[in-house]
Amino acid sequence: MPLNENQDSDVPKSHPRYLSLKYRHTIIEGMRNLIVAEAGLIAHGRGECFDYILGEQTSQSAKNAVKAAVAALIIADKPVISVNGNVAALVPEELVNLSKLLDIPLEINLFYRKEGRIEAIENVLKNAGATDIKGVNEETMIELEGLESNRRKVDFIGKADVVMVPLEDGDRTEALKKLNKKVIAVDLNPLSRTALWADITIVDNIIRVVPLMIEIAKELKKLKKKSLEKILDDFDNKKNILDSLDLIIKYIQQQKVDAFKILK
Ligand code: PTJ
Repeated sequence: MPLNENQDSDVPKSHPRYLSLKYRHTIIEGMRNLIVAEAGLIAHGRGECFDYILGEQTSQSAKNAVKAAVAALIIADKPVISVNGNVAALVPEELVNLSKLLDIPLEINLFYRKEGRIEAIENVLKNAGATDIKGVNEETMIELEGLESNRRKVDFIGKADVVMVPLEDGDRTEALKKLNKKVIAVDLNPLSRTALWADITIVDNIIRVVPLMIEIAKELKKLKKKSLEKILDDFDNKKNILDSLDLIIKYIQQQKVDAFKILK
C-alpha cells in the first residue's frame, strides 16, 4: 500500500521502518495542528539522520548522561523543563509524567512564535494531564540577556538553576550558560553547539530519552543527596560526547563492511 500522507494510519506495522514513519507522521500532523513549526520538520529530519548513524538505540553513554541528568534535576533548587513544538508533538504524556514524578514545571519556549502555537502546545500538554504550565502568560515573562531570538522570552526559566532543553538551538544554550545555569540537553547531534555547550548532553532520541528518564527517576528518587551528588561528580560530559562520536565512527565503519557484501 502506498504511504499516502493523508492516510497516516495506513503505514503497515510490518514495514521495516514503521516506527520511524510513525514519528514522521506524528510530526507532520503536529505541524498541521500548529504544534510543530514548519522548520520542525527539517529539524526532525536532521535528527533522524543522526539517529540512523547512532544505530537507533540508546547507547551506554546516553544512559550515563540520563542518569546524571535525573540526578541533577532531583538535586536542583529550581529545575525546569523547556518544551518546544517537536517535543510536545512527540512525547506529551511522557513529559507530563516526568514533570509530575519529579515535581518540575514544564515551560513552553518557542523559537518560532507563530500566532496560535503556544495555545496549541498548551492544549496538548493539558490533554496529557499537565496542570502547571509556564511560558503562557506574557505578563510574567522576562527577557534573557544576550539573546535576540524569541527564545529570550522566558518565565520560570529566568529563575531556574537547572534547565533541561530538548532539541534546542545553540544560542540559548550559550545564553543560559552565561547566566550560570546548569543545562541538560537532549540532542541527537553530538556536534551541535547545544551539545557542546551543555553541562549534560544526552545524545539520543527524545522518544527514548523521556521514558528512560522516568524509569531512572523512580530509582534515583530513593537515593540520598550525597549519592546523587556522587553520580554527578562521576559524570564527564567531555568523555560522553567523545564516546558518542566514536560510536558513530564505529557504526559507519561496520555499515561500510556490511554494504561491501551487498554491493555488486
Ligand atoms: O518549536 P520551536 O518553534 O521552538 O522550534 C523547534 C525547532 C526544533 C524547530 C528549533 O529549535 C530548531 O530549529 O532546532 P535546530 O537548531 O534544528 O536543532 C534541533 C536539534 O535537535 C538538531 O541538532 C537535531 O539533530 C536534534 N533533534 C531532532 N530531532 C530529535 C533531535 N534530538 C533528539 N531527539 C529527536 N527526536
